[in-house]
Amino acid sequence: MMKQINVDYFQIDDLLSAEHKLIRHAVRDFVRSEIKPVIEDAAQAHQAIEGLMPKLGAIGALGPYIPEEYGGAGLDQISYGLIMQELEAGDSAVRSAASVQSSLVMYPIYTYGSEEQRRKYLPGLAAGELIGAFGLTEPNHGSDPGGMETRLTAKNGGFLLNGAKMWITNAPICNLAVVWARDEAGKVRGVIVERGMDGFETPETLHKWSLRASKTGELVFHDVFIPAENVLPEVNSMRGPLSCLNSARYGISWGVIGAAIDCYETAVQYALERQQFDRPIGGFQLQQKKLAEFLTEITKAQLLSWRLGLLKNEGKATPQQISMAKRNNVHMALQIARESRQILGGMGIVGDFPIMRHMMNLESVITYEGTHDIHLLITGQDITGLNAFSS
Ligand code: TGC
Ligand code: FAD
Repeated sequence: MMKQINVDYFQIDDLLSAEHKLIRHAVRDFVRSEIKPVIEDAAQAHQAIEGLMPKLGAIGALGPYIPEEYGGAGLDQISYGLIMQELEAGDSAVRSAASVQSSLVMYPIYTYGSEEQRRKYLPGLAAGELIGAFGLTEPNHGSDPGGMETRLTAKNGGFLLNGAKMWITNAPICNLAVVWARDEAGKVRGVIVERGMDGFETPETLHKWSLRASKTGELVFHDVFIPAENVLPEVNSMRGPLSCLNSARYGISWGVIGAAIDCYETAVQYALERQQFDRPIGGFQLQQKKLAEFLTEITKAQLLSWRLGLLKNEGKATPQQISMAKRNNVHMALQIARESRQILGGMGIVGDFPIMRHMMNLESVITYEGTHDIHLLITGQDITGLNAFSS
């Protein structure tokens, strides 16, 4: 008989409401029926899953915490986290699609946009009829987005936008992008750039070994005219884009637990079935050490994200706490993916199992939304009060 694998070692389920469990169940079912059967072929072919965004919209995974009057689901932060966890158990590309749309596109439009902008864009984004992208990173400015070179110059009641953004999730397929640029006064402004605007191009970044089921690209602007009504009125500093990152990084802290659990469950199952030296390899101490450490680390990560979710619900989570959770949990998931791959031996490198795909995906997740080292420096600064980013 197949052994039941328990990933709720500290009965964290008891801390969830009936609604949380229902949401998790629904998204888990969606991933089982809509993602798992197609994800391996999509990733191998370097193709996004066809029709993904409307399907994510239909299950309420786009803008889960945006109020219902704008098309969101009006849920709390624990629900958002659980949705991210289940999606990333399918693939980080699917979680990426949902987190960019929710936290990096809908969140700034909801938080910093005018009422007209909210009504114009949010319902379509929530339904997945519109696909959004978030342009902060530039060719010369990744970890230091404050150095951005993309510029807005006033023109005829609006602005001309010039510059380029790089490494942008969903750029090649987006209908609109929330883009961050400095105006002539040196202030950071957020603007909504729509596909079809003259001078706006979105070339795809090819040959990725990671997040192969996600489209990545550039956003290039040559004298793109941005009408005043496309400027987010309520933001004029780096706090704007960085606050969006807080929301996305929080979601990632949960998401990667899903990827880790998928690797862990696969590894346990394999270790119990695979026989070497006339015994299941799960009976060897070295393999048990790996499995025991996986479960310990998953449990610690679950508690960290759950507590962070409560703090976020209360509006008390600090950016530094979010950095710690993102950094710890992504590293945890990547380590579990790498070690699980070893437990599977040669079988760990083929697409019959999800592990190598998760591992390659997590190599991006540990870099985007702030690198592993940058988050460490954020914690270091919080401890000492000293900024080690720059001289
Ligand atoms: P610094 O001088 O420290 O800060 C500038 C101003 O911003 C404030 N601030 C924040 N506000 C809200 N939330 C945060 N997390 C904040 N961090 C800083 C800060 O208080 C200050 O405000 P004020 O009013 O005093 O001016 O800025 P710095 O230039 O020294 O840089 C700080 C640093 C390195 C922490 C920051 O820039 C950073 O986080 N760098 C990493 C860049 C990053 O994460 N990029 C992500 C791009 S988006 C992405 O990767 C999407 S992937 C999506 C997917 O597919 O899932
Ligand atoms: P760099 O900033 O050049 O860093 C290189 C190395 O130097 C890193 O190890 C870093 O930790 C280290 N380093 C940098 N500064 C310091 C320092 N002060 N002290 C010590 N070490 C330092 N961006 C968006 O805006 N929108 C998106 O949708 C988006 N999607 C992405 C999707 C993918 C698949 C990837 C890979 C990236 C995406 N990004 C996106 C960009 C991502 O946020 C950046 O790659 C990330 O912030 C790091 O920037 P960089 O790649 O320029 O690396």
